Parts: sequence; structure tokens; C-alpha cells
Amino acid sequence: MPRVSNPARLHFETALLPGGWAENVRVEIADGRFRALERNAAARPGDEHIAVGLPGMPNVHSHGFQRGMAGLTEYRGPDADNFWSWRTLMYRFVERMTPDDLETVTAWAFLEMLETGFTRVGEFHYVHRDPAGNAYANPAELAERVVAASRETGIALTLLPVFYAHGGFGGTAPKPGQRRFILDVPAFARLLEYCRTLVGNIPAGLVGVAPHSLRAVTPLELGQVVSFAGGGPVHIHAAEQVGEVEQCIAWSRQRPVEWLLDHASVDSRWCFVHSTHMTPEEVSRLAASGAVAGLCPVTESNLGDGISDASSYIAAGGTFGIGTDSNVRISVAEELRQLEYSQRLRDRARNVVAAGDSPSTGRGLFEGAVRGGARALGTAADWPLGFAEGARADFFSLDLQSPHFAGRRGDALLDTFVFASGDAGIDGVWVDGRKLVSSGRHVARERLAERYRATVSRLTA
Ligand code: NGQ
Ligand code: ZN
Repeated sequence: MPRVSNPARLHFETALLPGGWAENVRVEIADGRFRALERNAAARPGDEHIAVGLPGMPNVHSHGFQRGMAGLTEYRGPDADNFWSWRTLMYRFVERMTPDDLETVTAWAFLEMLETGFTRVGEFHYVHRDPAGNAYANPAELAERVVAASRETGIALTLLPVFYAHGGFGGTAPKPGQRRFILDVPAFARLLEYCRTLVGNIPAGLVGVAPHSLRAVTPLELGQVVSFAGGGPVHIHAAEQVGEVEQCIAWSRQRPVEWLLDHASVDSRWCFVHSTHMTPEEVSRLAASGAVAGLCPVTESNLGDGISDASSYIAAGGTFGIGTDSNVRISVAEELRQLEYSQRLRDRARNVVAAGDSPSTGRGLFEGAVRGGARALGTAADWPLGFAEGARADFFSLDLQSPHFAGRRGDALLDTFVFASGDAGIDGVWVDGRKLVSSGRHVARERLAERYRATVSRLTA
């Protein structure tokens, strides 16, 4: 756990409140929550001065360990490179990781998330067994390491233990490279209980369930796993790759999103990760279901997944969040920018994704992803969002001294953050009222960087 200051009183020149921008916002924070919030209030002696306050961003989809192989799959192999050849390399990378390795790499990924404005992560955690494919003496060994990574960095955690049982549609046998992921339903139920206890001991920790994909679970298992969710989040990969859609049709005569909408009890607890390939009918049905589309634009670009129909989905009132998924890059601004840019490239147009009432693309994307992310990570029901009394004090600030922001006010600050400054515009980041990042750097950066360097050097030697 990093040493953190716990500012009780802060004064913002300007902050993005649920109803829009407000000036001279003064807040008090106690027990990790905003307890008093005044607008048009003068700063008082002892207040921490902050230029621009923005609500923290949820990261709806991460596999933290994959950060360690970022940049190592960007060379051409003997055959055409695609998602599936990348997956083989990813399986090879995870094959040798020890619990310490997984914790170290995940902690570093979480630190980088915090430095770019993510304040909560949904960790889609599927490595459960030892390298030989045997159970660890402690069945939650690796889940404990994810929880430890969240403690060490201070990022809020929604842990999504993954149920993974098969290697393809219709319950085919798993492949050797998947042996560390495999559980049966009773073992998953036990893991889930452990996770609930573990996460119950960290501030604002939540647990959901994650049937990995229709490739990895049978319909019967899907129903069982979902029945364990209670009111918590249910996350599943769906329709990321054209090949996956084709296999799904061959198996069921339906497409993945269509199949799930017809056969699973899809509602606002659900997050469909990717939902890249949808027909117009699937787009409107998913939008109407209350589920969240977990868009991962940077990873989807990196893996060549395809361009989602995000603009139609959002225009149809669909809820979306953003995820860093493979963690090949980790950045709030880049995810939002890439989301918009793929639509621009496809449509040969500008400002394509119009989310929300404001004409500002940056504001619409940012607020949409904060709202949808809160729903997907299970926080929306429990406490109010953003700068509001009773809300968790999870937020970040922009550095108004940065030349990027010269002359910017209101929505132009967000447009500049998303499209122009990116991470360089970030100053401080707070989770649960604790300041974890100042001047763009996490308080534990040096220590965790050292550990990460040693670990990844060994793993890649
Ligand atoms: C994952 N990643 O779970 O890490 C997957 C690869 C699979 C993405 N889908 C494994 N991007 O889908 O089979
Ligand atoms: Zn994923």
C-alpha cells in the first residue's frame, strides 16, 4: 500500500459535476467520500488547490498480466498474423508466470492505469492453475495476487473471476495452452466464495462473474455461472472476431450477440466485451437490453478485430464503457480517441460519435464511458457518480499550466485532453479520497518499476 496523503478539503477552479461544469467547487472528503460540495465557493486557508477536476474513469476490461508482453508481438511470423497467432504467443507468455510474476506485472499495469485517469479496474481474471495445469494449494492463489496488486497501487477493484472450461463452441476439449485457465463449475463456485472474502477486505472492492466467452462455456454452464452473480456484474467476451462469429453460426445458427440476447437473462448487470461485429438488429437489441458494450478500441485495433458500429449503437441509446484489455497501451485518452478515430476512418467524416447532449465529442465520450463503466463495474447501484455528495472521491485533475490547455475552458478542456494532450495533461489522481498520483507520477512508481523491470527481464530472457 503506497503512502498517501488524505486531503480533507479541496478547492477546484473548475470541475465537471453530474450536471455540467461548475466553477470554484469546494469539497470535503471523509471516509473516502465527498461529504460536502459547494459551488461558487472561495478557497479557504489549508484547502488543496486543484485547477480542473474530472470524475475517475472505470476500466471495464483488463487482463493485467498481458502488459508484460506489450510490444513483443509486433513482428511478422511465417504465416499471416492475426488474432489467433497473437493468442498463441500470449498463451506462451503466461505459461511460465509464477504468482509473484503475475502480481508484479498486474501491479505495474494498475499503476499505469492510475497515471492516466483510470480509478477502478474490472480485472477479467482467468489464470487459476499452476504452469502444469494443477490446482494451487490455495485455490485463490492468483486471485489473491490480483487483489494484492490493487492494494499496492490503490486502484479500486471489481474482480471478475473467469469461468473457462472449453477450447471451442459446443464444449470441445481445451487446448494445452489453456490448461492454467480450466475450472469446472464446483471449483468455480469455490473460487468465487474465496474472491468474495478477499475482496470484502479492500475498500470498495466488488466481485462479479465472467463466463469467458461462448467458446469457453456451454449453455448449461453459462446458466449456472450467471446464477452465482447475485446482483453483481456479469462479463463475457462476445463478437470480437469474424472467425468467432462464423464458428458461433456453425454451432448454433446464430451470431454471438444474438444468441446471448435470446438465451441468457441479459440485463443491466451484463457487459458484452467488444461486441465488435453486430448486425443492425443486434445493435438495437443490445442497446435496448440495458447491458453495457465493453469497447476496447486500442486492443481491437492492435489485434485487427474490426471496427465496431459504435456510432449506431450509441445513437440507439446503447450504454458503453472502455477497457484496456490486452494493455498493449494503457490510457483513458487514447481509448476514447481511438474509439472516435476508427469511426472517422470508416465514415470519412469528423465528430462521428455523438454521445450525450453536448456537441463536444470529448465530453460525450468521456461522460458516456464514466456512466457506462460505473454500470459495468457494479458501482452505479451503490453510490452516486462523480462529484456529488455521498459519491466516492475517485477523480483526477488536469494540469492547467500545461501549454496544451492554453486558452481552453469547459468542454474544450476535455476535447483537448482526449485529442491533443493525452496523458501528459494529467496532474493528480485520487481514489477513495487518497492522492495516489501527483505531477503525473504514482507515489509507488520507482519501487514498482524496479520490481517490474526485474520480473519482465527474466520472463523474456
Ligand atoms: C483473453 N483476449 O481472454 O485474453 C482473450 C484471448 C481468447 C481477447 N479476446 C483469449 N482480446 O479470447 O480466447
Ligand atoms: Zn479480454
